[in-house]
Amino acid sequence: MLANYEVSQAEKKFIGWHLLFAVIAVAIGSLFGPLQALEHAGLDLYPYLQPLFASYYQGLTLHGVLNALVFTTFFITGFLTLTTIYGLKRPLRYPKLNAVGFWMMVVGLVVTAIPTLLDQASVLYTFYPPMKAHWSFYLGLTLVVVGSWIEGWGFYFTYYAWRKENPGVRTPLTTFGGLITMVMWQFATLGVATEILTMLLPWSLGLIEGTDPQLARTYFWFTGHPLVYFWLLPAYVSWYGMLPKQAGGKLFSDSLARFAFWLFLLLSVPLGFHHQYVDPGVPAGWKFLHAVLTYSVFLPSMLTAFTVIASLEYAGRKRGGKGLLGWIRALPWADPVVSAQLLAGILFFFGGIGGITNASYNVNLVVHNTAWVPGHFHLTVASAVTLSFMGISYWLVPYLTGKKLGVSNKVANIQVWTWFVGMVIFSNAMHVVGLLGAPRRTPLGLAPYIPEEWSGHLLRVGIGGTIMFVGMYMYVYIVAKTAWAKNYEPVEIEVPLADSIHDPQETPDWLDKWVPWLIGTVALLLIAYGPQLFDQISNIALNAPGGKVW
Ligand code: HAS
Ligand code: CU
Repeated sequence: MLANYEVSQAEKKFIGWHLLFAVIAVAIGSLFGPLQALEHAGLDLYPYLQPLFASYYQGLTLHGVLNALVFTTFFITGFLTLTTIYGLKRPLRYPKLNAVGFWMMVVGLVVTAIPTLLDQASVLYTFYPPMKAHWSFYLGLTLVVVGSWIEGWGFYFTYYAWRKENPGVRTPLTTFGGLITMVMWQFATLGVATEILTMLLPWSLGLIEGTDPQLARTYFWFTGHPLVYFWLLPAYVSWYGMLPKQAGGKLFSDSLARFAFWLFLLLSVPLGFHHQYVDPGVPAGWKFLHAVLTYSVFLPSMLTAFTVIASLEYAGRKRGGKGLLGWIRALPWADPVVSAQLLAGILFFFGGIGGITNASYNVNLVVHNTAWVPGHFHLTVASAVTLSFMGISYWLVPYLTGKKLGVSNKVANIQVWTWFVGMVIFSNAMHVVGLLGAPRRTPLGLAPYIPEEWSGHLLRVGIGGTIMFVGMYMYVYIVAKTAWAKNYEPVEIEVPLADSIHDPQETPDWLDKWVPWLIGTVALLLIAYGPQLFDQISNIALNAPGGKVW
């Protein structure tokens, strides 16, 4: 059994600040969800919002940046702070360093938000040049990324101090998963850091004339693909390291869990060309290599499905579940913390299948840039990740504040199911209408060419999106009601760290050694990206002047 560790009030407050900014971001970002969904269904509300919001594209930029980039990064750095110190049972080695990182992220958020709110940066969350935002947009994003790096360095120093005091002891699983997430993130963000510092920032400041859009896309997707695993891995930390206990059982295999995390470190980054199958500047052989590597990173998610479901079966049977599937019913579905993560996993099955479909070079040509793609990523980042984060919030906010959840489990469960039902309707409709040829990132409601066969699906997009909006605002309400309650029932909550069936100390030593895995990661990166980066950089052509297309 793992002994408890008292996290100090100051540390809880620090983590709480992360959550506060995360929830504010998602609350604002989600305002645009139903606007887009209803607009697809033929009800365009943007004219009523002027002059506050200029266009569909400004709304879509705010939606993507605040939800996908800001909500996730703040939630993740906060959650990983807890998994680091609670797992290692020691405070941060340099708390001031982490505080610097965090407040740098906050400054970056404000600096990014201002031009975006003023319609000076409606370049969507992928900010492809030659669309040109105000320089402060790029500067702000850089500060957010560098701030997250500094928080990561704070974790490494803490881990190093712990390792010196505890030689030979297996790194606790949740800490281990969190550290790998951060290391992977720091490799991954080298792409976007290079893109912004060598091209977008000097260009938007007028120091250079133009950009090379092809090279910019290569830099962007170097980061953009692993970004999706930066979102996913913290959810996996919870699925492996916490959910088994929350469901009433134990982790089925500590070794498989660690092996999956290592594979994510190794394989998350060198796949970016699967977002560039249609880019003329990347030779087919490199696209093929990245396709093969994409199918390899499918493996650790399959390992995860196997291990997490085996842990859940163990829990369900322990709770008296019988027969082939009786254990599923026996799981504690009444607990919103558990039901959110189970439903997140179920949606992720479909999101994962969609991902495999995208990864196929020839099928990608059918779905690329269609509504199918947002259908895919709402099942992944907005389901596997966001729904898990909602479930995590239902114990984490009471843990940090010492206040009982502001609503009954039943109400929180209604929230969870509302999100799930809205998502099923929305994402299915987006996939289908995408297959029928509907483009993504387009205000379809304004288009004069809507084929008859799209309209029923577009209506479902509107209905599903509106249900999701209700689910999101229920979540924001529950978190706010808990955090700001004046009259509340005090609670003492334990961080739910799962035991594993086998003692982690029996896990092979090579699964707790960093050096070989780091060498492997760098080597694979050099092989999969080195020659192409060299080639594209040697042939750089900074000749796209750029402009404001919105
Ligand atoms: Fe993706 C595009 C391929 C996973 C996010 N993806 C995107 C974009 C986003 C995104 C945001 O190859 C759009 C980017 C843009 O704006 O242009 N994706 C994949 C593949 C996977 C994958 C192969 N994606 C994700 C995850 C994301 C995410 C995770 C966010 C978090 N994706 C692509 C490709 C494109 C793409 C192409 C480019 C498309 C284009 O043309 O533009 C794989 O990693 C998926 C593996 C997952 C599985 C599922 C395993 C199932 C599990 C559930 C267990 C169940 C439980 C519940 C626990 C194989 C682990 C049990 C419950 C009980 C009741 C028992
Ligand atoms: Cu990808």
